[in-house]
Amino acid sequence: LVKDRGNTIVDDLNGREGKDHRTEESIVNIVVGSSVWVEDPEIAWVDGEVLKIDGEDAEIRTSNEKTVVTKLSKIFPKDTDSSGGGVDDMTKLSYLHEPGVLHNLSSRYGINEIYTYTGNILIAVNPFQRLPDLYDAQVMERYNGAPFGDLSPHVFAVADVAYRAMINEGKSNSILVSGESGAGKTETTKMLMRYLAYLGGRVATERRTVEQQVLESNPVLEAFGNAKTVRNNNSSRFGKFVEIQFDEHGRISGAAIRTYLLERSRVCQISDPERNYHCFYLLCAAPSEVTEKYKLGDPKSFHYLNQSNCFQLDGVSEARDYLATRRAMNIIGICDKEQDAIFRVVAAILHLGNIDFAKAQENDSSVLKDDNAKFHLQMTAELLMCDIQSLEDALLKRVMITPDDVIKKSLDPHGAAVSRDGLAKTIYSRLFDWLVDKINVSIGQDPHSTSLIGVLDIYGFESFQSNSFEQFCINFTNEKLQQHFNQHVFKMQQEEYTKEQIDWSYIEFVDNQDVLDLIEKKPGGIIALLDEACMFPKSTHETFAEKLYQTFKSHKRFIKPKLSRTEFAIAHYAGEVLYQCDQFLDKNKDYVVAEHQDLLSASKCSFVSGLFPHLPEETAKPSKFSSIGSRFKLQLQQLMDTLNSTEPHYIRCVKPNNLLQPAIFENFNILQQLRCGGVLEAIRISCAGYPTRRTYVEFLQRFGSLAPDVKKRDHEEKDACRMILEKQGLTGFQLGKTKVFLRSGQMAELDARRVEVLSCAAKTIQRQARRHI
Ligand code: AOV
Ligand code: MG
Repeated sequence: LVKDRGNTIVDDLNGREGKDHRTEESIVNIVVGSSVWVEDPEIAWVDGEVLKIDGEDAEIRTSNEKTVVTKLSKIFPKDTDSSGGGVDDMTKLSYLHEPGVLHNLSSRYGINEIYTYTGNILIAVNPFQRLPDLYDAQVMERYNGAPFGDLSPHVFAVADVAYRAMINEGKSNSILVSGESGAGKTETTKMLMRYLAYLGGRVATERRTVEQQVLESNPVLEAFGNAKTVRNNNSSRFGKFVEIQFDEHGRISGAAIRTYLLERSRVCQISDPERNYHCFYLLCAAPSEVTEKYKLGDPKSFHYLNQSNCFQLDGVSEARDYLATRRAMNIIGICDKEQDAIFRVVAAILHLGNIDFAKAQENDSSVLKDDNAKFHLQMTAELLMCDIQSLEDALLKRVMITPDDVIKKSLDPHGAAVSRDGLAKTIYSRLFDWLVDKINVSIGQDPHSTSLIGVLDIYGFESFQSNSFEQFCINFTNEKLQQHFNQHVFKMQQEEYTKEQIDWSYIEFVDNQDVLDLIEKKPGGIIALLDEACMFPKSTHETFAEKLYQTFKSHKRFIKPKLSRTEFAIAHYAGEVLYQCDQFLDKNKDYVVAEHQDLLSASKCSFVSGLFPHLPEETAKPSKFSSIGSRFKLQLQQLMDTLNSTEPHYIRCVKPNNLLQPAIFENFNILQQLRCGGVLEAIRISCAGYPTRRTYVEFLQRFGSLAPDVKKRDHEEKDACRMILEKQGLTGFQLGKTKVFLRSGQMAELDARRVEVLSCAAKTIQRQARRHI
């Protein structure tokens, strides 16, 4: 790594060893009177003025009226150049460092400028309020075809660039939207899709256009795949990649939606104040003829909903959304009969959850708890159109096949409840997959499409108090995307240098290949070991954990916590995450209990039996193990292959506070996200090269005063710049075709000289003035 100030900052941030990489020359950057940033325990960074410098230490008067003494290496020059509203592109900052980046975002957020570029990466800070006129038709018109960077940063501008690039170069593009839960990924994705539909739409002569169908897939998928969580009232519980296909005239001609890992556990388990999937509440609020038919009523009466006390959402009318969802289904091409079947299955799941069990009197087996349970059993059977006795048996009993015999074993009440929940989760996930398939079939693929624009809305990095298999898969996804991002940012830098024809030597960046190997390497990675454990009947989560400890003893990204025998930690790029192994094996097994499969494939309702088609003998064998982890890994690899064949564009969404409120900008929180989203890493990569670029004209305007004689003589701009830089004794900078490229820290040095020159000049003027008096 090039050891300079830019690196120091971000290295510290990334929790790496915070060595002082400062060189001799960078210490002179800061002088008495300099405006600087200094760390603050409450607001992360505060600005101030240097009062005194004493060896390695500086005394600073901060703007929140404190006097702080700190090491010179811990303070950073403040950009005094930019106006109050900040700059629309981070690369325009004179100093590209953490406090500068944060301050810029914050100033802009203060005036409702939620978008900011960092080169071609768009940072979007969630406003948590509808900003007037930000996305209306006139705005779309303005962005249509406008050169990138001419108008204020916007999602439309990113979509426009992607679209133009696709048209002009005939190459597929992708837009990757990332950020933590509630940061605004899904809203951003919807805006992108709206804008692409506007650009690629045709005059609507047909009743249902492809672009309308693409847009209407959102409310349908949200009704079935989104739920209120503590982090977001409309949290997507699945990942999504929408591929919009265009014909040779740039018109939308087809689309494909791929989804990833729907959270299944939510169907039967929720905790206060979260909610289950929206569709359950929508259905309970449906017109009375519907709720009467399905014997639904107050959501409070259903076990799958009343484990939490939250039933309603502020500002949401479930009754209206029910109708809106059905309208969207119409547009997508889901017929009334299918819609009825879908909601009948949703109602069945609610009734299923209310079937309670009790211990049978004579032995360990279980029976239905009471008449209430019997009523719900009957309703479930009716709605799923399956035999009531078979349903009861499927819930209460398991068939065991031994070499000699076939025995029916009864489950205890706990086992029966687990069986019931398993059935609910299976039905729901099959229903969700059906919807996705249906949307894809209905919109249709264009086999002749030459290029596409892919939009990825996928879960961000997660680190909770307790992390299980889901977080493991989510963080694996993020490692993959991070690698893609780093390589891309790095490549972009290289391209700019090549375009300007300047030399640059190879700059290292932190590659996370080692974490990826740890997780996905075959054989020997965590996923492979997990599959092995799942296939071996005697494995437990303890033996699995033990195997991991042995295998990765000396892997530098793997950590065995001292006291635990069932946990492991991974040092991810965004921080360390501790995983609990106890459900890894269960959650990795992808199988449907044979009794459940048989029950539902025999349903008299073709929709239900269609969700559970008979599998060919081969795959139905219990010995054929199918793993969620491995399948996810494969899906992810396919996604990466698709992304690698496209020109990527990145949008990083930032959640300014955890209260989900407008106008609150929490510095520490945001810094953490910029770090996890790789924004600071992108900046670090820039800092490692030549982070500051100025056109020759801009440079001369700013620093001409350092060498008035050079300026006076009639030099070429490029030569004039060189002379000024050399006169200051600077080395290592580069002069490109149109711009000066400065190393990290050199801008600060020039600024410090400029301040001296200006104050000297001011004193001279004062002296002259006094003489006159
Ligand atoms: P997410 O997709 O990133 O979270 P959403 O896109 O659902 O987050 O955004 C969360 C909420 O923030 C939305 O419901 C809106 O209220 C608000 N919001 C986001 N972007 C905007 C915007 N541009 N203008 C106005 N309000 C906005 V998750 O799906 O939980 O990871 O799994
Ligand atoms: Mg979302």
